[in-house]
Amino acid sequence: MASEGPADIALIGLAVMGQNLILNMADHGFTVCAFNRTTSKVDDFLANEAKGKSIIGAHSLEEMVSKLKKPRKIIILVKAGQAVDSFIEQLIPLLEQGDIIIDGGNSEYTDTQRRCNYLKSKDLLFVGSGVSGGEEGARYGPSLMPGGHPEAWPHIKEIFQCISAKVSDNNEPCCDWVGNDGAGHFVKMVHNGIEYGDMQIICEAYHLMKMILKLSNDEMADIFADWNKQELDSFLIEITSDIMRYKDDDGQPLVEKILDSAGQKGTGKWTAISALDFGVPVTLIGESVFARCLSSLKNERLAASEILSGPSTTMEFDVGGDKKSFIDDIRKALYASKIVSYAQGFMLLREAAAKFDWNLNYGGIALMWRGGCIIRSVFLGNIKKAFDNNPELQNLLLDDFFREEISKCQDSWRNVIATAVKLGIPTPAFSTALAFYDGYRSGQLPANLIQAQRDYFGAHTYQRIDNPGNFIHTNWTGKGGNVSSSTYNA
Ligand code: 2AM
Repeated sequence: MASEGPADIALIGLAVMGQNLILNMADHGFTVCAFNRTTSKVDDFLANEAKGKSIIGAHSLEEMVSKLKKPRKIIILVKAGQAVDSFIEQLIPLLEQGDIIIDGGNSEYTDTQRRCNYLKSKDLLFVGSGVSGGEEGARYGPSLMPGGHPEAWPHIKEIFQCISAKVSDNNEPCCDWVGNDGAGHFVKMVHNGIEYGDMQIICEAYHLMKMILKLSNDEMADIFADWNKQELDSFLIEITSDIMRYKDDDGQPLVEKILDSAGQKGTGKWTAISALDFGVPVTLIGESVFARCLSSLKNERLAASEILSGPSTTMEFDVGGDKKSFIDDIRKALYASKIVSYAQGFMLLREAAAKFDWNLNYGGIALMWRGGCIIRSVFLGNIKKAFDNNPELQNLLLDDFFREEISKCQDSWRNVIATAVKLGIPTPAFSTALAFYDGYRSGQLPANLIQAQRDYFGAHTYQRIDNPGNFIHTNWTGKGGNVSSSTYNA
């Protein structure tokens, strides 16, 4: 068989995402070779969705490889984990130096790092790309976050940027090179964590409007629709408005009939685990993961609701007759919390970049999330601007625009949380965001006492303000010894 075939790229894995990505590439003029472990799916695909398009099929990996232009480009889009490694092993003997394997699945970034090292030793190029936007995104324009061996980028750039989502103002692609080895999948992971956070803060706004203001679902639908025309303009606010308005067969809002026990696939959890690993306070995403965990203890909560008391239920919240201004306060609390969440997400990216020596383009990352994916929003355009203005920006909260925005929201944010606390309505994400904000802007925190306690019971030593270069141990009781243990930093 000819060693140089007609296809620009191959894709392995014909689940919906894979099929849609192939159709998207074909729509943009690329010839794609499709393969799947269960090869009957190749035939079904060719006979149906792919019919009449620049899509060819293969019934073996050998056949697929023989049909590819060089350097060969192969996207693997299968279940994350062992299946990816298995295809990589099968492909290695079939490929030549400089050929490119791209993993577009939801792989953990540490797996991508490992695969990069492994394939480098085989003289092959590897890319781990975050793909976001679900089935619809894959078909008509996903957000793509490729990272790995940078030598691969010039060969895949055109295809990737052609098929990705575009930001309408100037048609910029929501896809750029993220960085070395696991950077693409790391950025995708943080995206997913931020998605958890965005969803949680919207839920808290809904909960406050429902429990405190006793608004109807149609009223809330209107409010979310209104917010969607302002700074919170985003996919998630838009769909929330739709969900609020959606009626079950009996004419009642469907959302109120859904069991309040949230599921999760674990990608938010990975972000929280990384945050702990790197020692970065990504508190809002962490709280969002825990809020889902708490929600899933439905039976326990129901039992506790009969036993544990809170503020008097007869207490009617007095909004001073002005529901409107409290609704506006909630919007501002949501917005300020969202700014903190993204600031924390970018802090995590910065820390990982420093650790792994990734040269991350933060404005570019904001642009990749600006369209195509679940967290797409106008807000991300402002984040891009902040990093364009100052690529070295240490923290989003320090950018002039966001500093001003938070300052404008601050009184409302505090009022909402104080009111919720008084009435016993949980707002874990709003509250943790404010606690972070107040901690971050504090020149003095009580960690001096933590250091004293650690030194008291464990001789862990501390630094004096007037002599920070030395680690000192004090014999606090006069009884213990003077021997100090080694210091460590969390
Ligand atoms: P299948 O159609 O042969 O099951 C989503 O599940 C995609 O991942 C499908 O294309 C599926 O192939 C593929 N997949 C899942 N597990 C796999 C494995 N262990 N080996 C190869 N492909 C796998």
